[in-house]
Amino acid sequence: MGVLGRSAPQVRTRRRDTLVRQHRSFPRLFGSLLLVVAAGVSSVGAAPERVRPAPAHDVKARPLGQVVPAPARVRPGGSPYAITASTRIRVDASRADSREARRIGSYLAGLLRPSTGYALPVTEGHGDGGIRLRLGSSDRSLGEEGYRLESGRGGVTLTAREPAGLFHGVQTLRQLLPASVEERSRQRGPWTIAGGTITDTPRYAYRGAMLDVSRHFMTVSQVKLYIDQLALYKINKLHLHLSDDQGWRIAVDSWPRLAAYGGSTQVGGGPGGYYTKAQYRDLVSYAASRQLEVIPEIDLPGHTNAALASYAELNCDGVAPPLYTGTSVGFSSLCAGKEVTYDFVDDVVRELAALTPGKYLHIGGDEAHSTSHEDYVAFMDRAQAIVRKYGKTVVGWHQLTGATPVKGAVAQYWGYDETGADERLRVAAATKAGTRLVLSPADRVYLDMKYDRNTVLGQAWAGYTEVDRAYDWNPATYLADAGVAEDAVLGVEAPLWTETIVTSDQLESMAFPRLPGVAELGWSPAATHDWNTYKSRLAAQGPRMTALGIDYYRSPLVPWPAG
Ligand code: TNX
Repeated sequence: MGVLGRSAPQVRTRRRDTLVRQHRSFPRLFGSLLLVVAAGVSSVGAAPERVRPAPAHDVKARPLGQVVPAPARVRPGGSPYAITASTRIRVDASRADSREARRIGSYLAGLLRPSTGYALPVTEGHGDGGIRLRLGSSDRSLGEEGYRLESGRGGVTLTAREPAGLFHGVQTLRQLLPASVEERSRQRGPWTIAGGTITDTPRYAYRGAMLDVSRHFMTVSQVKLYIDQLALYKINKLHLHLSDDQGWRIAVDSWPRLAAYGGSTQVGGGPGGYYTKAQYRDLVSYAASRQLEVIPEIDLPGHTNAALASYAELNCDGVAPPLYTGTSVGFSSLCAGKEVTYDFVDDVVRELAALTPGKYLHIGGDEAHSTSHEDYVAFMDRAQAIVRKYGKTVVGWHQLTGATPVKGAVAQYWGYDETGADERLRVAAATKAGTRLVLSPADRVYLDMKYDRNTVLGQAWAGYTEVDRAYDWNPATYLADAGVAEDAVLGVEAPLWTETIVTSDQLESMAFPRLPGVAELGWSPAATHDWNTYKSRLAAQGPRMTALGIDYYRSPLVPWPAG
């Protein structure tokens, strides 16, 4: 069977630190030159100094629809609006909503102040002109995440029913400004937004990214940086893969050795690490401030060597294995026949559920090659019941459909073109019984797959995945031939496994620019889907990503602007 039967990925992790990708040095160097040039420049008050003119593609207001993900409806027209030194950000919300709206106003001001150099005070109440953020619209068509952006000579108004909509509208507004707005030092304007109206709502409610913090631990600030990058593209779920053979990354009070010992290493033998409960809470609230819901995953019953090494009693033979720093999969299993296993799962799920305000809890369930089928089914039954007991919705990798998914469970499909028909049919049968799917096809959206044979990082077991391949598929019909109906699809998620990924630069070079394409699949109406128009919108993101310091892969398939 294709997926289940594949052999462990061959990963060379040793060479990665010494390898620098060619595409990195040029934009970085150019970016820093610009920064140096622009550093002393002020557009209000300071002595005028000659600055390099902004690159041609930054001078005019960009077309209203030049946004990733593509907005649902774009009606260009009328005069553009220019942000100036006297622009205010006016927050207009009912009392109940006003704190959230103010926070979003301050977030927007925080984005715009360093590069524009303007004060951009955030004020409350009605009033015309400037940037207006209106929350609590009664327009039902905007839903929970939609917004309307109206731009004209007098100002730009964002309207939404819910804070998430206002926040997503801010991301659009930001992308309508020149890329240099993302720099953290004062830049030359003008800061012009094209005239017209955008009305925008998402195609799917679930638009996720997964980060594997187990194979290589990522610090709180690394994760926050990724959250900020995800927010720019309207991703709304952050799935954290918190445990695997190589490391347990979340403190559990009732089983303290999980983090203290099980978290003490990583692939290649580095020091690893884990999140204290306070750090995890901080991550959850940071994500929430960017409208992302954290979905924690504890991978069970396989991928558990770190736990088995920490507590001998979790092993069927009562002997703790050593910690593991390699990259094989499928060799570890909790002991399904022992009661202590379920005490352990209960404690872990209880503590994690209490820390997590979101509705989902992911229990893995993939590649349990060292667990017999019978044990797997029995184990998943009990583990799912525990998740439900603590009030959470079960998420599992699609192997869960080989057991008995509980009512309301979500299965994350990670098959690929070689996945056998029987496996697809099993997934489809589960959807007919009510299981919903998040789609993460490995040969489309696994961000650890190499782009091509020259990609230094990553793996290739599901094949090379260039930017067009990651973008050019349809979630609604992806499993239609197996019998999965459109409405069984909850959305999409792009996982980033980190066997070969250590630094944020490395993470960025794999995630970008594929992640914006996955975000677009999740957000934009199917009618806007077109590789040719997408690739020019994506190209316009190049200078923006550079300004943000995102170390993206300069795919030859994308017409990046020169410079
Ligand atoms: C498969 S996909 C895995 C992970 C690996 C990944 C590497 C899935 C549910 N399991 O354990 O990290 O491949 O690409």
